[in-house]
Amino acid sequence: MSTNAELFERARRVIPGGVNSPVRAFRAVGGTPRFIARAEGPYLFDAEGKRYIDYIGSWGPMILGHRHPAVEEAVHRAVDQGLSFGAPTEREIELAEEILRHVPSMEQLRLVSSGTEAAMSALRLARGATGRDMIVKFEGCYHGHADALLVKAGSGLATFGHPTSAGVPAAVVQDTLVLEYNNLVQLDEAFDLHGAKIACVMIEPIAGNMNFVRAALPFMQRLRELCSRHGALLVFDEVMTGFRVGLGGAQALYARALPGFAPDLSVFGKVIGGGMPLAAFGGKRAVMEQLAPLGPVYQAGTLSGNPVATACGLATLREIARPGFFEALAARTRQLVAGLLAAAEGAGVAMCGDSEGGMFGFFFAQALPQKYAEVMATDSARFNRFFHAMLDRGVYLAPALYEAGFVSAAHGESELQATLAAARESLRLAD
Ligand code: KE4
Repeated sequence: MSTNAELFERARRVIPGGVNSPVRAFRAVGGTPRFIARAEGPYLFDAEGKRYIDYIGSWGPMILGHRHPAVEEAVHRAVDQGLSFGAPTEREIELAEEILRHVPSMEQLRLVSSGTEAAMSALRLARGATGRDMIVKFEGCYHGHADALLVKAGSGLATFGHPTSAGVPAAVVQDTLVLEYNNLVQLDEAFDLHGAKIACVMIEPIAGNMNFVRAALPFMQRLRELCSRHGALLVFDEVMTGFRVGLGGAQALYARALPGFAPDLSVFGKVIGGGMPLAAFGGKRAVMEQLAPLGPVYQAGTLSGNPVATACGLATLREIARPGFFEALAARTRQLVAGLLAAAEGAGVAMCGDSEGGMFGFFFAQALPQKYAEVMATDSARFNRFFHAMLDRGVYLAPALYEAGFVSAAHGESELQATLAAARESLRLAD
């Protein structure tokens, strides 16, 4: 049996950094990544046979836990009918209908294979539909690695402390304005100066790539007003929050607090694929029909709407749409955060945390950060020590302070109590 270290050494010979996505390399927290052999319910099992309670959930998709019977059965059934056709299928219609059922701001959507692809396509559509080039994003938000959006990203890059990526030509980002999250003054100023040139504003409504930072209501209300007034499209990146913080995503939370609130375009991923490569972007028909083959905005994909991925996504969405699912998941997640904060208080350690639905975050700080600079000022050294102490005790948190955590429906009372027992020990050790 190869150890994690042996596998990491072998991986680094053939794959840059030994990983196919940077944040998996443990560079932010140090140490050797765990090579996962299999997963079951709330658990991961690494190559050495060690079991971990999983709070990454594949960075969000595994909301039901691993190997949910209904999902597994749907995928096996789809595999038996063929893997990919390059032609339309009924299940793509079913999945689109199911997603649209829960997201009233969208009349149509298009399926793609990753959140990056969905965000990139939404961006091109916004530019094509408005005839404008300028886009606005917020420091600390991550919308995948499309060039124009890879500016001061909050996931991966922020962890490495490189606010922008090499290889992104200045020309590509000259139209990308990066503002401070939750900063009303900068928002007003940007629209005063550039309002008529802004194609869209893209935002993570709850910034999971800064661990867990909510967009304040007055900020979000102003953002909506300014976009409407200046003819810019408001794009909600719900790749992480969509079907994770609730059935209608974060936009449903804002619509409850701000009657009539809705984004113009939305981007989804992760949960809607149930662990398979599937994402989507959507909006009102008038905007979506700008897309090829109807309109001038080109967008395409060999595996878009893949029949196995749609089976996995559809089975997942049908399970999470069951009555009481999110109430139970949100209660469990709140219980986890409350337990962590109680353990920190007992250890005399400053910790704050928050959660929504099955997504949570915590910081070693006195108060919840409201923006990227405040996230960067929290005690990352203590987080890293805590991360490893928990990992040693069989609890797998996100291996970077700037990433959110995820609870699944498979996390029960015993997993919660085991996590909190590990936290009480780890908080003392990490002091
Ligand atoms: P993907 O291309 O990784 O499917 O999605 C990009 C993306 C877009 N928008 C948001 C809000 C996202 O969180 C992501 C991807 N999230 C990261 C973790 N924060 C994925 C993990 C990784 O990069 O390995």
